[in-house]
Amino acid sequence: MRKRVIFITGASGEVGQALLKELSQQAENQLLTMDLHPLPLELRSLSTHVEGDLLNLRLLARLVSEYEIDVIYHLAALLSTRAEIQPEEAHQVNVEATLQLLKIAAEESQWRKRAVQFIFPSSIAAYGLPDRETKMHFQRVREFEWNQPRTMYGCNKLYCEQLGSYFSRYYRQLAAEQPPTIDFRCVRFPGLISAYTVPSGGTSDYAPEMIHAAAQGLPYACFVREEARIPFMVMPDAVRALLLLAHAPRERLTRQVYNVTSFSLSAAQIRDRVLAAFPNAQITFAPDVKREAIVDSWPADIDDSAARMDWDWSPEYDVDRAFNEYLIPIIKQRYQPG
Ligand code: AKB
Repeated sequence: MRKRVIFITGASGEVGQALLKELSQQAENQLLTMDLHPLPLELRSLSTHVEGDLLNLRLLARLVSEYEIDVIYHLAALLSTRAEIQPEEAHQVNVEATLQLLKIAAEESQWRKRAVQFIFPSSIAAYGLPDRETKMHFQRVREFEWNQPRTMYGCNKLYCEQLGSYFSRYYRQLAAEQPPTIDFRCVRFPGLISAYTVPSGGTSDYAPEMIHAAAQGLPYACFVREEARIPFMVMPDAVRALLLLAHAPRERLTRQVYNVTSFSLSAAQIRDRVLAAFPNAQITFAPDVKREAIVDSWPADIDDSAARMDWDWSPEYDVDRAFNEYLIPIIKQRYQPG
């Protein structure tokens, strides 16, 4: 008999680590994790971890032969800045690996005669506003608006949202017998900020980098100008969003892709909050016009009313709680000497 598991890809990444901690709180959850990298030491007892490449089809086939997968949280991805540097590799990881996993989910659903749930984090990178004026004008963007991403990562995410919807509705639609479909659900995240980890390869990274640098007494040169503004969310809310969506009754869902957000801040507003907590922080602005243009193509705010309506989403951390009760105290403690 195969062991029934929840499968998390990209488990050593920022969202992966936080999700793993949360899912492991429920003793009944058997967790299978996968990443190119090992898990941090303190998380190693929480799951069966496979260190490997999602593009290794033999490895995936071996996993399917050993485990019956109930739910897939497919978090592995190359983020927006890194994907611009390695676009082909980004396409392989962000699209081709997703395609393989969707196929596995579909085959498993068919075998079990019950839908495998596929939870997919997308991103504000799926949007692409053409210029700053348009961004100023369209402040709160809905899911179906401005879907013309200007990054490889954004294109990958947008396409995989659609691929997931396709697999859940039409995959093998011409087959004699219609196989059971997968249960594909997706959230579009804003920039995420964790108190425990620092991201790498993203373009919203200036916010977490600024806070973590200040707490360590390191100078930080922000790569976007002071006015650049996008939505953000802290990691506990990101994990809550994934779990709330996963647990929502299917009949309440009116769509498959949902915006979720918490607060929007300009880079100067982030600096001001960081300075309030770390008055000696050395924060300067040295915009990198190319990375800044990516941030400028992302909306200043997103409309998450569909998630609020359909699965009772609302963030637990508004901007004040995010900084005063989560980010600042935990980050301060984390870098305390001794
Ligand atoms: C990135 O900057 O690429 C990510 C994202 C906004 O999805 N953090």
